[in-house]
Amino acid sequence: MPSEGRRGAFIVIEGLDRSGKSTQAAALVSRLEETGVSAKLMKFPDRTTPIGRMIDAYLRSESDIDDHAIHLLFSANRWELASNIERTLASGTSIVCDRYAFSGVAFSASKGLPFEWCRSPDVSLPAPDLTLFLDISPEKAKERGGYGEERYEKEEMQRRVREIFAAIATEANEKESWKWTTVDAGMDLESVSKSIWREVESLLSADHGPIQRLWT
Ligand code: NYM
Ligand code: MG
Repeated sequence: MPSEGRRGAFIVIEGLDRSGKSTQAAALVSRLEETGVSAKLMKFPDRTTPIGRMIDAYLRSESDIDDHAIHLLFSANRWELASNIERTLASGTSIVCDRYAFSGVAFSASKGLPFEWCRSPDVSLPAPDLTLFLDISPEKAKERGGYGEERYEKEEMQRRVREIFAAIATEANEKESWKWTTVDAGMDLESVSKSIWREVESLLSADHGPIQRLWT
């Protein structure tokens, strides 16, 4: 426990596939720890749980699952870890999370499911204190290694996903109290890290109140 019993910060990194989220999330955790801030890396989907294994098989096209059903599994995968997130933050450890409910909405809505329907199963999950959206063009993302291995990693789908992320960003900044920041992820790794660190430093210097609930 930190001396003043201050809770940890909940930082989410979002973006298209190959936008550099995983690299940046890991780098951010290291940087936080070097600075003396206890931090933990999480990622969604968390493929290690029984629900996560079903999601993994679906993404690798080893199984076919109805669009609604897979959406609910992605959400259930967050709910099964929600109390873990709350406990971790309460203990004073910050969380850097590689994807969260915004990916859930963006990817499922891009398949044609209604936006509001997509949001509903995630309503009242712990809300991030800061969401960093790593913005990259689908063309540039495609050039990066490994693209195209999994379901959804198609330029056309990524284009729609990016549009929905943009709509979520607008709404988050207009109506919601948690902070959403867009970072240009087309820059080199170092420059992206620097932009992220600037945002995180200002978050850490502020006092975060109680954990908010998503979309309530
Ligand atoms: N994805 C991820 C969803 O469709 N819904 C969700 O709720 C989440 C968290 O899973 N293409 C998609 C986005 C990705 C895919 O994620 C696998 P990753 O970060 O590549 O392991
Ligand atoms: Mg991926």
